[in-house]
Amino acid sequence: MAQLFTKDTQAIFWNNNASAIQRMLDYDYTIKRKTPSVAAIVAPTADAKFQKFFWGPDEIMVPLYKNTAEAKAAHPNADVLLNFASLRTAYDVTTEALEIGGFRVIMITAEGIPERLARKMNQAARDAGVIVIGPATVGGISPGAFKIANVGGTIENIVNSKLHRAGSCGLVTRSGGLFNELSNIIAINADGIAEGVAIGGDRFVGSVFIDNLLRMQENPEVKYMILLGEVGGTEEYKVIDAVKSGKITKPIIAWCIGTIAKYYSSGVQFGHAGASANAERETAEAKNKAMAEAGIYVPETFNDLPAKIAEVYGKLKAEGVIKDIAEPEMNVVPKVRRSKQFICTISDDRGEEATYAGFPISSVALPSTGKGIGDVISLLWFKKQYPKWATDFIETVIKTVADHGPAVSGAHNAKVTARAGKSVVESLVTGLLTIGPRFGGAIDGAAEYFKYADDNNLTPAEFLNYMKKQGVPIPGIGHRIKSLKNPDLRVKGLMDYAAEFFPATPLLDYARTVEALTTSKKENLILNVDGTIGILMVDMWRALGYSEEEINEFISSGTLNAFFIAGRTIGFIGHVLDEKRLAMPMYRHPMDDILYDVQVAEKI
Ligand code: Q5B
Repeated sequence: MAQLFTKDTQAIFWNNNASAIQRMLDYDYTIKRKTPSVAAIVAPTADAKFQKFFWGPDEIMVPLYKNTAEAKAAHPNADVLLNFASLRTAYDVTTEALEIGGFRVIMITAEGIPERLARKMNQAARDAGVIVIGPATVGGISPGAFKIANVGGTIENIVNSKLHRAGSCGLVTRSGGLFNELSNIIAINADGIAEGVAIGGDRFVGSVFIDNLLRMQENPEVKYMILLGEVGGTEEYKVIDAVKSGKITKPIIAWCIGTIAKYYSSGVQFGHAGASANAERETAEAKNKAMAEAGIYVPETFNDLPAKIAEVYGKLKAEGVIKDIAEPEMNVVPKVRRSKQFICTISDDRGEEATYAGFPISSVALPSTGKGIGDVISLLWFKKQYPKWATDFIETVIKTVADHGPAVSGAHNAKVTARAGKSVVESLVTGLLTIGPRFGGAIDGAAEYFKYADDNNLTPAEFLNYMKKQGVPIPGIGHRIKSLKNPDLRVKGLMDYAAEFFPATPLLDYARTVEALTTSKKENLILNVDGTIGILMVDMWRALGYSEEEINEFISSGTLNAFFIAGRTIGFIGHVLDEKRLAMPMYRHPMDDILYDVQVAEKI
């Protein structure tokens, strides 16, 4: 790829460096990128699943992952890793990313990675064909397309330095600070830069000057290059060789800083670890001289660099190599932004017609659509349009659990409340509040424990033993009135449906072996309606391609009991309306049905 980054490039940001990420997103918004340049963040210690960032006046959610492998698997198109790990972790993060593969560019910000490790890491990247920017760098930029973290500084500075759109210069520096300085100088004296990289200040960096200049030679947007080297090292000589051999034909302007070093009596190391001359040819003076002799444009002093840039730029413009650039329209990042208190990812009522997970209500509600309540639940609870066999199963569950007569805990409560003169909603909630581990709310528990037993290959006997140790009845097993002799036909209906329409029912198959054992002990210890629903939902989700982690999350968040709650709400309302219709008086429980066992108080 001749261009380092395009407007579609996306990165995975290792370490939740929120201010640097926000700067990238502000840049994206300013240059009107369609997608955020940061696709995901690796935050190993974060519990949250996403972090909110501003996108212009709005906010977006950037997903957080515990490790690079997960982030990369979820965002395969993100081929840039911005490694903002500390110097202790940066090597491991890079090495792991190279093993995972799929990264085209890795930028490493940490300074001072042990040189032995840095060399090993850089070589591994080179062998894998991965461009490493850094270590010890602020990164790089393809103006108008993609900017790494803090390069260019604030949005105001970026626009002033013409870093919001591509110019004609390819810029390579060692120093990040001087990169920003030079961007500004180029903006004043020419038309800005097409691509720029600060290769980093450590002695051993990944991509060196020549790697970047050879790529820029191939990039048609780059019309000339500027190289800002420094005292120490011999990398500039590779550039000289490329110019001499004709590999680089575009004009280069170059300067090595550190010419002052000769005024010191002994070898001086400047700011960067690599900025120290170990031999005469590593001095800034020697390198500047050699570059000038090779035909590179080298100013007399650093102070003359702006004039040299203006001269070369003017020449290329006069020759027609560089054309005028039309200034693009930009978005303006608001000065004052307010973070939103609530997030909604399931429905949207802002347009003409409200939507369920993006589907206009009419597209699921009207009879002509052929959609039912299973579709509505799949959209609003799971944000997906499930296939028909799954939405029909959901609907079958809702219809199956809608009511089970007036005697069950919830219906009884709702009826008593209605007879106390309370409203539909008040009566309904008293019924709903009885749903729990014993009544109707054993679905999550059944899914959790049966899944655990099956995942761990427990035999039915081992499972029963395990549950005994836990000290809880097996959720989903047992019924007050249903038994082997009086089978629950609802359970049979659900199982028949699964046998006909599910691709496979491995968890149900396992649960039935457990049921065979429990019913051999006591005939009412059947797999009950709660258990069957919980277990079949797991089979359904597995068949729909959900990961085990996603399924576990559904279970732990109480999703499964919600099917009973949704269905039984219909029945409870029916019982409440029945009471109202019959104008039943207030209920009082017969005293002869209560065992009174109250101590008689001693006389005072
Ligand atoms: N034993 C449901 O109990 C019930 C055992 C067990 C191992 C078990 C009980 C239970 C788990 C929770 C569950 C959903 C309380 C049920 C529903 C919706 C409904 C309701 C409707 C509708 C029934 C007697 C002996 C004891 C126990 C042992 C009992 N269950 N052992 N695992 N799961 N189940 N709930 O019959 O040696 O004699 O001391 O908690 O799945 O709510 O229609 O009514 O649609 O509305 O009263 O269908 O099974 O039995 O508790 O007196 O126990 O059996 O340890 O052993 P029972 P208990 P032992 S569906």
